Amino acid sequence: MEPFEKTILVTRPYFPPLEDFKKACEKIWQNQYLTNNGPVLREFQQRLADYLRMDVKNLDLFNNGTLALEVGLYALDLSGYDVITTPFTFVATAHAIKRIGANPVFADIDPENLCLDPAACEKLITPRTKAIVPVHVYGHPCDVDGFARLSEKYGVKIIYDAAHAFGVKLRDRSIAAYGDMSMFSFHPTKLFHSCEGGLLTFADSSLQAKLEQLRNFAILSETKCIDVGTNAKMNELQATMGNLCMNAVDRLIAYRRSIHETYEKAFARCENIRMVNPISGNTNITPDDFSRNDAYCPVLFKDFETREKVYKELKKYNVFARRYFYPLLTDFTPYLGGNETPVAKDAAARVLTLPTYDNLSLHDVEKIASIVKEIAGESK
Ligand code: T4K
Repeated sequence: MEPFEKTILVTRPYFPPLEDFKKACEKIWQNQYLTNNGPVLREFQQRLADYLRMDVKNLDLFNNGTLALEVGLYALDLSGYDVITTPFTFVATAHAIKRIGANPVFADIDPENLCLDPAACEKLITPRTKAIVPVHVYGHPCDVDGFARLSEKYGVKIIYDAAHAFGVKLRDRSIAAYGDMSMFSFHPTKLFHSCEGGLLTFADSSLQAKLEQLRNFAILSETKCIDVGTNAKMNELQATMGNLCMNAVDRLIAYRRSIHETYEKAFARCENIRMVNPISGNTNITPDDFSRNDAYCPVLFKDFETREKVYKELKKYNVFARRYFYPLLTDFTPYLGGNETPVAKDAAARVLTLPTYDNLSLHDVEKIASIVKEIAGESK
C-alpha cells in the first residue's frame, strides 16, 4: 500500500466558513466587549441550554475544560477529601482533583467500554471519600445507574468528566442530565469546540452564582473579594466560534457515525483487532437507550507488541494515530504508586485511537483500515 501524500492526524478541528466567522465578529466590534460575561457568551449559553434541553440556570461556560472541572470541584468543597477516579483518562481529570487540594484515588475500569467501574469504586469508599469523578471516555456512557446507587448509599457526589461526550444522549436526555455535575471540553480536538472552552452542567441551580464568582476571581465588587477564585472566563471570540460550531454539530456527529461504521465494517472479521464497545454488558443501558457521538475511534489489538507496531508503522504511511490513553495516570510522576488497576493497564497497553474528523473522506478511512490490518497481520 502506498503512503498517503497528505498527513493524516488523529483529529483535525472543524472550521466554520471564514466569511461566517468574520461576519459574526462584527457584533463584537459593535458591542466593544471582548470578555467578562459579554452578550455573545450569554447567547451561546442560551443556545447550549436549548440544545441540551436544560435550564440556562443549570450551566456555565469556562475558558477550558480543565479549569471548568477544577472550579466545579472547588465549588463542591472537596478540598482535603478523597475523590475516586479512573487512571484511564487524560491527565487533566486528575490534575483538576489534585489542584483543588483533594486526593485522587484510582479505581479500575469496565473491560467493555473502558469507563470507571462502580463496583471497583465501591471497594475503595471510606469515610474520607466525598466524591467520584467517572469519565465518559470516548463519549461512551458510564454506568450512570451504578454511580447513582453509590451516591445514594454513601452520600458521595458524582461529577462526570464528560469532556468527550458532547451530543451524547441517554434515555432521551442529554448525558449532562446525570450526576451532580458534568464537564464538557470544547477544545478544538473535540467534535464540538469553541477554540478552547469548557462547560459545566449541574443539577443544583443554586450553584450557578458561586461558579460565576469563582471563575471571575471571586470578586463581588470593586471592594469585595470573598474567596480564592481564579480567572476562568470564556471570551467573546471563543463564544463566537462556539455559536458557529453549534450550527454544524449534528451534521458532524452524523458524519463521524459513517467513519465509525467504515472502520467497523473493515475490522468485522478480524481476530486481533476489535473496536471498543461503547456500552458495557454490566449495566442496565441497552443500545436503544443510547445516542452516540463517535467522538473517537478506539480499537484494541491482541497485545501490546501489535499495538506498538501498528502505532509506529502507521507513521511511515503518514498516518498519526494516538495511544489515548497510554500510559495510565498512575504511571505519571504526580500519581505514581497507588492501587493496581489490571483492566485499565491491559486496555492502555492495547488501545489505539484511529483518525476521525469531518474532512477525512470515507475512502481514506478504508485505506487507513487496510493499512492497519496489513501491519497487524490480519488477512480478512
Ligand atoms: N478530561 C478529559 C477526559 C480530556 O480528554 C481532556 C482533554 C480534558 C479533561 C481537558 O479538557 P480541556 O482543558 O483540553 O478543554 C489533546 C487535547 O489538548 C485535550 O484537550 C484532550 N483532552 C486530549 C485527549 O487530547 P494532545 O496533547 O493529544 O493534543 P495535540 O496538540 O497533540 O493534538 C492532537 C491532534 O490534533 C494532533 O495530531 C494535532 C491536531 N490538532 C490539534 C489542535 C489543537 C490540529 O490539527 N489542530 C489544532 O488546533 O491533547
